[in-house]
Amino acid sequence: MKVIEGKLTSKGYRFALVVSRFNELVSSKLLEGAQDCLRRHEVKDEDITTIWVPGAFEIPQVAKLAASKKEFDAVICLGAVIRGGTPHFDYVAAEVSKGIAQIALSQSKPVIFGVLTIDTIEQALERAGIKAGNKGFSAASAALEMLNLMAEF
Ligand code: INI
Repeated sequence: MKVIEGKLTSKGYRFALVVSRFNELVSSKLLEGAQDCLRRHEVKDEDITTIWVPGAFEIPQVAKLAASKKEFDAVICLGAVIRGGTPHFDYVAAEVSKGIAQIALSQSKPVIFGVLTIDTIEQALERAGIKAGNKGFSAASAALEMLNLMAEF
């Protein structure tokens, strides 16, 4: 029986973290979670580049640019789209998820979806370190796993 799976080792990999300023209270916590995960897996500070964009809608465009650069081995997208009773939510949530998926499929490097799409600020905070873990941490862990997994092929 053959099993192919990714370890969580960092091996000198370099990361771009693309983070949205919109809902910064939440996205900055996701960023802290992602940085914490990378550092605890022995990624050096100089191998972590943080790129701020205005809102989640802008994440795919900049993630695509970052993914095209040789200096990054993986791109981690972080943000929070909160419904808050506005139809804007549906457009932003749909575009950011579709956009990131498209980039991931067009690249041979990991492009990770660490964007929360939730109904309330409480739900957002719960997933940004207060209660239900930190989605930024798990996004960074997914990047490490995917890097190691893709290196197996
Ligand atoms: N951007 C977010 O990151 N989260 C949101 O919840 C959000 N909502 O709901 O409006 C949001 N809007 C801004 C959008 O991402 C763009 O920055 C803006 O439309 C300019 O293109």
